[in-house]
Amino acid sequence: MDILLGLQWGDEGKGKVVDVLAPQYDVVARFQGGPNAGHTLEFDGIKHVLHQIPSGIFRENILNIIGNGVVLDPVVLRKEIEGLHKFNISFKKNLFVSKKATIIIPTHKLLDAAYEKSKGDKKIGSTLKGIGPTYQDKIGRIALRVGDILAPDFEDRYNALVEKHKTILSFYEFDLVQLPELEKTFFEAVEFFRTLNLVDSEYEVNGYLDSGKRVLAEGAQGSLLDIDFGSYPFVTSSNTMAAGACTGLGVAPSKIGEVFGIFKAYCTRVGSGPFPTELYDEVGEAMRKEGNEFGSTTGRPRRCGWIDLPALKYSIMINGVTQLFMMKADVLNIFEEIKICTHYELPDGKKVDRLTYELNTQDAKPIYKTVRGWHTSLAEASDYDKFPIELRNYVDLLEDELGVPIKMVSVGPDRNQTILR
Ligand code: 2SA
Ligand code: MG
Repeated sequence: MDILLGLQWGDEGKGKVVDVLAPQYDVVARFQGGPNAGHTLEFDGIKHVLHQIPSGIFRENILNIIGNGVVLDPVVLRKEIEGLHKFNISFKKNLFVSKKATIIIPTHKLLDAAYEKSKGDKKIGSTLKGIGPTYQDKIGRIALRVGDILAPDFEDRYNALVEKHKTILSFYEFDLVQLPELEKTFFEAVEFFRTLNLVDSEYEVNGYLDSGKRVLAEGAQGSLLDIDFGSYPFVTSSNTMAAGACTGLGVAPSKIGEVFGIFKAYCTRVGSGPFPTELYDEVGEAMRKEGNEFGSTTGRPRRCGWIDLPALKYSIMINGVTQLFMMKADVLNIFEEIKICTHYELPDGKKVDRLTYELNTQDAKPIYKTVRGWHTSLAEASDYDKFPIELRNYVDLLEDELGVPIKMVSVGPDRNQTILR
């Protein structure tokens, strides 16, 4: 099994890469996260955003699996499936959901909102999709799982969990007026959910691997949002790193082959938390505009900044990345000069390049190396030899620093603007 994941704070362009690599695979599987993800695919001039369904869904011969590590919102899933109607996708044939995945219920979303509100200006900037509270219940061993919807006492178990949630919500003096309407939609979606393929996906995935089929595990969010290694507490509630693919699908570490690390030629972050290379000026504004950097799930403007090598090296280390893919190089077309953060300077003047525990709470000032930009359109850059020399230098410099080959450079949103090296 190969793993594809984001090395920054999400939105690196994972959906696009899965779409490009998909023909080499028989199965694409999601292993963590849920409707907080927004994976954008663009082909034939149309743009699609997937939230919970794996990005292999547009290819007829690929099986798509939602693994046990995912937290799944039946309402969002139903909407997503209905939204794909015009593509004539056979969900009966091409989509499988783990019975051991955890279900997001309406009160999880209300709890997400209540927790965020109570944090005031220390809020995480969650997507409010109920991710944190659902994983909390999973770890707390009281959650509902996908397989539970088939049990005759599902509604009783649902009600028991809601009662617990209501106690917490009343502590936060949270208004429950929306709940009856949300529950109505939820139960309609559960009804629909029962008609899908609900399976023990660990047997499916291992069975495919044993019979020589190729499986791609598709990560969501990014390594710097990992619950253990991200900028805690400003993280998501799952293991977004390569190891998460093993627990989130039930695949042994010995079965992992390539680990594809996706990164943007610059950085973005949506939500709160440290971001050393963040640009607060017109340069950051230009990046946001040029890169259309707005959350694909929430529409929130993304914070933008220069590429951060200490952060990338850290992600490469914890994931064991074997190949790098650089995305959105064309967004940097507009700059005469490009900056690359090589180290951070701490308030005591110390120069560091490690993402230590302390770094999270310290004001780390980026130290930059400045290089010349290519400052030209990449519309004609149809193969690597046609890349402007400054772009080739940029790729070489990053590759040297990161110590892993950059195998693909993306120069535009379409499937065919992905240049292999
Ligand atoms: P949550 O909702 O509990 O997972 O939020 C916790 C933090 O994780 C961040 N997060 C994300 N960051 C980037 N992209 C994500 N997906 C969407 C997208 C986000 C959107 O593709 O654009 O549309 O806003 C994603 N999902 C979670 C989140 O911002 C919090 O910092
Ligand atoms: Mg995204």
